[in-house]
Amino acid sequence: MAMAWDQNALRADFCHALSEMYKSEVPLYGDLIDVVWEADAQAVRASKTLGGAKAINPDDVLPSRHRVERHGAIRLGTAYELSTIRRMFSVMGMYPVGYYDLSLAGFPMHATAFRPKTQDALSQHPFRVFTTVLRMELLTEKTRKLAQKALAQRKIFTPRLLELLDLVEKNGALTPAESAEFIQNGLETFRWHSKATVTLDEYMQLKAEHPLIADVVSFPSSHINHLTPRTIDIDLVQRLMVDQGMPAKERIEGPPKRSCPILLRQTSFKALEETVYFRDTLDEYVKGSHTARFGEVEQRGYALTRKGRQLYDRILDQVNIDATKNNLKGGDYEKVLEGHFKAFPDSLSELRDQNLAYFSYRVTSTGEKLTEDGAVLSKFGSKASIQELLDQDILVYEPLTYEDFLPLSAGGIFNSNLGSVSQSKQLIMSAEPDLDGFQRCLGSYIADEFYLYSEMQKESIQRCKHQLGLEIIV
Ligand code: OOG
Ligand code: NI
Repeated sequence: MAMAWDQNALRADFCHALSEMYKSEVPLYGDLIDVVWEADAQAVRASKTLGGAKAINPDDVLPSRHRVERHGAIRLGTAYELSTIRRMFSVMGMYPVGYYDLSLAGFPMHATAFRPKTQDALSQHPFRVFTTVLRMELLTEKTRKLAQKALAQRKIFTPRLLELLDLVEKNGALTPAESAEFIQNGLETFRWHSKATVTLDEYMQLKAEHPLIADVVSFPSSHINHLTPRTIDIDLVQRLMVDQGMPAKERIEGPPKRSCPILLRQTSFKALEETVYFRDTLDEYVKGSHTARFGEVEQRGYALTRKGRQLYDRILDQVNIDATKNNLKGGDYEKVLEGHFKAFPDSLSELRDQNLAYFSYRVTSTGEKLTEDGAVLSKFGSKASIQELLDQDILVYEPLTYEDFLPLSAGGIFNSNLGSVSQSKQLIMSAEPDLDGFQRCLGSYIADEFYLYSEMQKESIQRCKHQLGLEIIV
């Protein structure tokens, strides 16, 4: 008999090992984790003094997934790297979801997020990794040649990892010993290396075209560039970061603070300047520096439907137009953001009635009792509407968490970590998205995030239907 094969446990162990490695590489990350724990504890305590419905039940708001929840980000150079990463993440039950066109923000790259897809896997361990890949066709010819040469020479996967990928694809599972090797070897792909694979001159040329090109191309691994914990109070984390003298970014990206949090709010501390050794023409090492790795924290809100997302994007566009026109900064920007977001309904019932967010439905204890007594059938026959069932306290709903990313927020975070802008930015910004090209490099399709959320919502209604013994819920 094969050993029980638990991809959820493997994903959790991998994420934990990665977190430990990153903590030793970037000690500020460890400090940020402490700040998040402190902020979450304070938020829970503060809510208790408010009492009543405002009191946060730590078991509701901080289910075990919160404490271990992380997202990472990596940047790849080639189709081979991307398709191999896909194989590696799939071992841990992480699959490509969502396509992100970063040319909109002036970056010659596009991305997907590898993450668990089912509610069950997400609740066990929601590790996700935002994965970008360079778009060679958006580079100037000279830089493309240099990038291709450097990337052709590097090997970001250990030989043993590649063997293990073949093995798991053949056998459908890894033994516990192989799983341990998988973690150990997998970490090597994400480890930081301070010795560059290019010369200082080459690095400068890559960087002049776009700093991210230099970050992708110059190193022997695809170092993880941040690993982000989740908090329940990002405003508090931001304040604590500033109080503790961490190099915090000026403002929180994404929607303003609301009573119904939507999508994603993120803030970060700025990238560290790190010592890097470059080869010179005599093959000796010369000292230089590179900024890439930073710390980030996120607060997750509700998943929006396409309609909700369109409204969100429209509002944010307005905010950006106003902010650029009036050169708004700091508190003024915040006011305009809040003002425009008044147009986005901020109660659960409006979000549901107007089909702006996704929800999961479940049967209440009243509903269970009425079903046992046969009262559901006698009241409704075989068919009931969701609205009737909600009105009669037979069903309740709660919002689904947004499990994905926001490219424009990512753009803000990228930009605050970059400094100078590229010469070829115009070329990049006029590019079209290239989902097909991405999928070809990936060697598989990307799942549509809206489809996944709507399936989760549908499945929850199906479960209720069975539990209530109804044939149809409309
Ligand atoms: C990716 C940034 C995207 C986020 O949280 O939106 C991201 C990168 O910097 O490579 O992680
Ligand atoms: Ni991030």
